[in-house]
Amino acid sequence: MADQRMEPGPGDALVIVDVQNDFLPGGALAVPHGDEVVPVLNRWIERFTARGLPVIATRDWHPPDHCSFQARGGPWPPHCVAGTEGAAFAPGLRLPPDALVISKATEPDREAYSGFEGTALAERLRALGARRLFVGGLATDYCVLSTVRDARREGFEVVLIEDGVRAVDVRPGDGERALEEMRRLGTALVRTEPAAA
Ligand code: VGL
Ligand code: ZN
Repeated sequence: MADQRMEPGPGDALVIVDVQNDFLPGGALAVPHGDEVVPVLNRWIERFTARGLPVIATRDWHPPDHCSFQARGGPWPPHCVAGTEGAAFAPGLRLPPDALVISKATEPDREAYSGFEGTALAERLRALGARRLFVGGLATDYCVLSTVRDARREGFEVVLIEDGVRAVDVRPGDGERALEEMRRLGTALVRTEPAAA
């Protein structure tokens, strides 16, 4: 059974997945209601930084000719091209100055939905002493799911911030099925308490 302690403490790290302009309404690959995760994740950023716990932000960081783009036969419109405004973190996301930023899917011919794939994320997390990851961001059915799968495979406990994720839902129900798979992998789900008045 997963650890049921939901208060962040020593050994915990916050992993924010791909909260980038192109995944927000108006962006090149907009996730419906993607902007709604921003205030929720800001609350968790506050809680983690107040306790001196690490905050990690992953970002999709593609070359202009990435293999996932439709021009190359991939499923997606061009999005999150490295260095562009679309690839920037959502302006309302209050990342701490010392947040660890992990760029992924940076090679033209390799897709990487997971923040662990082709990056040093696992090593960096271990070096920080992290054993349990609180995860939120975009999108539930792609990069969040893949990141959680790899986190479990790497031996981390995972707490998914259920109200801090949104799905693309290319097929209706993809987001729900992703949540189901994450649960089956032993992921705990937590909902965010409203800020104290
Ligand atoms: C993502 C589709 C394509 C994601 C990234 O961050 O979930 N989805 N690239
Ligand atoms: Zn992408």
